[in-house]
Amino acid sequence: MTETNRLLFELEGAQGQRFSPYVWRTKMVLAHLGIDYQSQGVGFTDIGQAAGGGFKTVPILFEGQVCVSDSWAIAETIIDQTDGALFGGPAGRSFARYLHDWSSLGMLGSILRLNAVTIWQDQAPKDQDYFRRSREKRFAKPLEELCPDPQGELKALSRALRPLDSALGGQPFFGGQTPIYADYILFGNAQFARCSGPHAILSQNPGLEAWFERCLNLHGGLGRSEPSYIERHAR
Ligand SMILES: N[C@@H](CCC(=O)N[C@@H](CS)C(=O)NCC(=O)O)C(=O)O
Repeated sequence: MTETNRLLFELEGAQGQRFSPYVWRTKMVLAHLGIDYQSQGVGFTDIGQAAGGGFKTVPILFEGQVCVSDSWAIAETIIDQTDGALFGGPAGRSFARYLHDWSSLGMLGSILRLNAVTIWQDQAPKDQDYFRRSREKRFAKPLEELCPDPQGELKALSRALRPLDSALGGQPFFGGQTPIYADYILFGNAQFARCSGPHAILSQNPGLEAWFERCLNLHGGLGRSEPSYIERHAR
């Protein structure tokens, strides 16, 4: 593998859907920095054998002989190989780390509850079994009972997102006129919602909704090139 021949392992659904929030963060960083890579889609049950084995989650990025897993470690590795500006300085890096942890605990759990059934439906049969078993064990409930009140879940999520909505209502990106890594963390989460289910999670947060449209247009419309759940089901 040459230096320019990086390989990114990313989650894919039965029809090749790319919906992982963490992988989207990595893809936006690679696109932002103009770094070429090849992509290898894997189902949930292929992750353990991917990249020589030993990994439990994607993204996994092979760079030459070095293999890095975990979106945060990947971001640090590739951004710090440049001048580091994509973090937006030390404060931007701390804010990004806060968003990374905050969203794993809150926002992503909410999207997973809302879209658990549609995510399950979108997997290949072998991955459906794994996804159902692992998530039902984690939540101690059938997937179908994870979100008894979708409207209530959406309301609570939009309330939790209000501080981010007001921050982004006043400027194009967290980084000002251009995105920083914090934008790509939040983008990955919103893209996960867009690609994995029918709910318009940002409809009560106009600042975030406009910001997400801007992000979808970045890098030649990279994010928009992935069909949304609604687009896929309108065909
Ligand atoms: N902290 C990790 C989390 C990555 C993660 O949870 N990825 C999910 C896909 S969105 C995964 O690979 N899950 C595998 C599984 O559930 O078995 C990161 O930031 O990369």
